[in-house]
Order: sequence, then structure tokens, then C-alpha cells
Amino acid sequence: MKYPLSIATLSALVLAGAAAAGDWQAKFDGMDTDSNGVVSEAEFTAYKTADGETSAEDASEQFAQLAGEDGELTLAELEAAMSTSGGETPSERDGY
Ligand SMILES: [Ca+2]
Repeated sequence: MKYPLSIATLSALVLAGAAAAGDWQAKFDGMDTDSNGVVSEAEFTAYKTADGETSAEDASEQFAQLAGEDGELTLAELEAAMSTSGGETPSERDGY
């Protein structure tokens, strides 16, 4: 009984994130730590490196692909990227 709450909370978050395509809002909100409606590279990097499995360099690269040239990641960009199978670059879907 060391971690009764955190495990339940984590499980719920994981299940919710995997279950619904429309749940990107919650994930996005988790990244957008200053809640200004866009995810900056710093916010994205902090989010991605929090689990210790992604290096800051990799996160920065991913951010560049996701965010495009404006340097800001929006919910729409995140959804477009995640709904593309196999991690294709989102720009092809973005009406470029
Ligand atoms: Ca932000």
C-alpha cells in the first residue's frame, strides 16, 4: 500500500489517453503548462523528457517536426500528427 493513489491515477490517465482519439485535448493540456493554448519547444521538451526515455535532443527534433515553422505546437497540429499512422511527418497532412 505504498502507492495506492498514484497507480490508480496513472492507470486512469493511460487508459483514457489510449482509448479516445478525442482525448488529445487532455494530453495537450498536460504539455501546455502555462495554458496559453500553444505548446512551446520548452514545454514540449519538458513533457517528453519527464519520463527519462527521451533525450532533449530527440524531443527538440520531434517538436520541430510537429510544430512546423511557427515554432508553436497547437492542438490541431498534435491531433493531425497523432492521427497519421506510423509517425509520418504531419506537414503532409497539414494542407501544406
Ligand atoms: Ca504554452
